[in-house]
Amino acid sequence: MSVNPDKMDLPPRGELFDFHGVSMTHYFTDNWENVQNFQARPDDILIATYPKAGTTWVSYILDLLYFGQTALERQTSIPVYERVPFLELTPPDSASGTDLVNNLPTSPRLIKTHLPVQLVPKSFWEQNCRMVYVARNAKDNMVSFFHFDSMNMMEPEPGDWNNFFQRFLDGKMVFGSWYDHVNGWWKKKQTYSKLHYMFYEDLIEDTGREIDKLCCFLGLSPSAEEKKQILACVQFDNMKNNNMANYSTFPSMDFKISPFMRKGKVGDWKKHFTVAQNEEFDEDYKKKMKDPTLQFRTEI
Ligand code: PPS
Repeated sequence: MSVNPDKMDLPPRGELFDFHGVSMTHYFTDNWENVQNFQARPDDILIATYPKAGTTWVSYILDLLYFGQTALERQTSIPVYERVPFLELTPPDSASGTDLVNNLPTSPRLIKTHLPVQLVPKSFWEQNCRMVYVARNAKDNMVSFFHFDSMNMMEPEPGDWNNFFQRFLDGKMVFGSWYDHVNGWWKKKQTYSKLHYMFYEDLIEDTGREIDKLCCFLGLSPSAEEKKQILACVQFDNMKNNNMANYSTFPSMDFKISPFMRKGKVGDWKKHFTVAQNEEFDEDYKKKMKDPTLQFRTEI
């Protein structure tokens, strides 16, 4: 995506509509034919998440694991959203996600998606690609999404917090219901062995341990020194201050409203949920989250 430092030409906000049973905006469906026909390569790595679950964090970790030692210029001059393109995004006046991926010079190619599992282009499955799914507890995910929709002009109007809270429970968000998303990918893990399912809360608790698990899944063995460097680079404050990781060059975001790297915490929902909302949420959650094997932590 081209850089627009003045951010003068803000795109119109996307409107939600039903797309194969999932709420979407045109920014993620305009290029659908190319998305669905996208030709994956066997060594492509798909990083899949519900929006605001830790995509950028894990993208940056993978980018450093693969290219941190060899491609130094990449680290200082190419923003993470270009190194790890967003497959289904069609931003106004700049290259589509599929074009960006097709022009990636790297091997493997690291590819970001927010698609629910049933909408992932079939060649990823046919090529037996590795996939990393990151999930975040619904309460913090909702809060992060609310602030993101406020500051990103491509997103639908968030409305006030009470309204947003209700829409989240109803699954009327871009990329659909959180509940369907995390469950759909979790179920897939039972039959597709090349899927590593990880949790934002675990990453917060022990980033090094989670990087070790990722390396095991990917067949990588970084040196102790390399791992130490990566751990330092991906700390929240370092990413927040790194213009190549913090989205400050992304045209549609207004950091005066909220920064992309906002809090980076588990439990921030407590500052947003009222007692009544928390009760309503917990009641509704029990009805929707029936699989006892999928457990989230809302505090650590
Ligand atoms: S997006 O727009 O869907 O790609 O957003 P995504 O990257 O998935 O999620 C953004 C949230 O992840 C937080 N984040 C981090 N937390 C802790 N440590 C690190 N290094 C880190 N990097 C990103 C980011 O701050 C957003 O969460 P909130 O709660 O809004 O702060």
